[in-house]
Amino acid sequence: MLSSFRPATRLLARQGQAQSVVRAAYASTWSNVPQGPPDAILGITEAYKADSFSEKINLGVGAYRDDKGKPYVLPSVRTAEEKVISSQMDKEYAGITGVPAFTKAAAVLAYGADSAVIKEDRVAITQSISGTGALRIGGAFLERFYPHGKSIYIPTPSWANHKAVFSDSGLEVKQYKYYNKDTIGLDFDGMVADLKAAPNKSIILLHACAHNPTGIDPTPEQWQQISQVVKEKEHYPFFDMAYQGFASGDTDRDAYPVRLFIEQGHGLILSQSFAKNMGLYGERVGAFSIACESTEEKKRLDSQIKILVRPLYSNPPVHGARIASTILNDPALNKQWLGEVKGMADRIIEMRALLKKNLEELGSKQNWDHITNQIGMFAYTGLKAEQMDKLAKEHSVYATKDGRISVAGITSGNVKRLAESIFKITG
Ligand code: PLA
Repeated sequence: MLSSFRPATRLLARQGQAQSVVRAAYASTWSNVPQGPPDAILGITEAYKADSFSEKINLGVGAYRDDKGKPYVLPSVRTAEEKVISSQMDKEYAGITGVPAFTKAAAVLAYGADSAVIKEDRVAITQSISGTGALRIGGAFLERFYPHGKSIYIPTPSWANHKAVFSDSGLEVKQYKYYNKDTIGLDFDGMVADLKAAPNKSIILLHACAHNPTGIDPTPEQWQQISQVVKEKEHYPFFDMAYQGFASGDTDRDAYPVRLFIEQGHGLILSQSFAKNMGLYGERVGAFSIACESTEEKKRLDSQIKILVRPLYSNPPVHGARIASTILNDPALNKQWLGEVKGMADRIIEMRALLKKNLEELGSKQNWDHITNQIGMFAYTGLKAEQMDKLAKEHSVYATKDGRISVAGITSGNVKRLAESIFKITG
């Protein structure tokens, strides 16, 4: 009650009001910007870095580590980079769509040299800022040109950034069923039912291989059925292929769904990343492409992709694309690289088995078969958010809240401590 204030108090109150008036007059332009939450995946690395425990383990972001837990630069990448440097190329701008020798080879890697779309020259393609950049170009292209609505369906769950990429592109993000938490497997019937229930000509995002975060991919037979449903419903497929080679160790095998869809006559959009399969994470090497019906259509789409990219970032960086191009276009280096991809995939498969074995040896009563049944960079453990919190706080084991762990961060040196930590919180 202001009237009962003693004079001194009243004076103070008045001064306070005056100060807030001054502050309001000089209020920052950005005072309306709220503090945002840390990124669901990249924020984990920040928390990990802030922990001083020497045996801390980072299983957050999907970045491959060698068995000593160190970032791994592929020997084929080192050799290619030396070649690029010794050839003393200039640093001129690339064209808007990037390094042509790279995009040409990237298309062959994805679609296959014998693919009709390659032979008939009907792939519209541009180099992109890794996989995320390709998805973002895809979002922008669809928002501008897709004639049958502005919605995109992504699986539940999906990579944490998909929703933001597509909604920032102006698309409405919807979801289809994918994961069955009871079986810790694919909810194939749910997925097919949702694809059937979606309006005709919907855009459907599909993970080509090594589904993130679940590590669960449809079988080839299931892909055939998915292709059939997508065709019946005249849906438009958008493949995100961020892990070609990382799932099975074989780049051709991992591209199966993309190639199947092409064979079955689908038009499609494809996002490719070379972050994981070439370990070029920070070089940001990727490609965005559209499999077109004809060369004439490809030319029109290429022209519009350029018009989209130019005001976004003008043209992409050249160094990483030159490295990737050297590897893809030099038969001996290409062969060496494929061996190294297989080496990474095999180490991950080995770590899955070792984690499961350690958990069983500790006497865990839970069934951990899903760890070895899943594929790719991640294991979707089934652990709950509170358990993931405990893992971080009590055991210095960092991973995303959804229970996803990056198997690529497990080593023969830390697997025992990891298993013990998981055992302690799950029994
Ligand atoms: N698509 C999927 C399915 C991904 O998992 C990732 C990366 C990307 C696209 C984009 O990768 P890029 O832009 O680096 O090529 N996902 C990581 C990293 C590995 C991240 O979140 O940025 C992950 O930890 O999920």
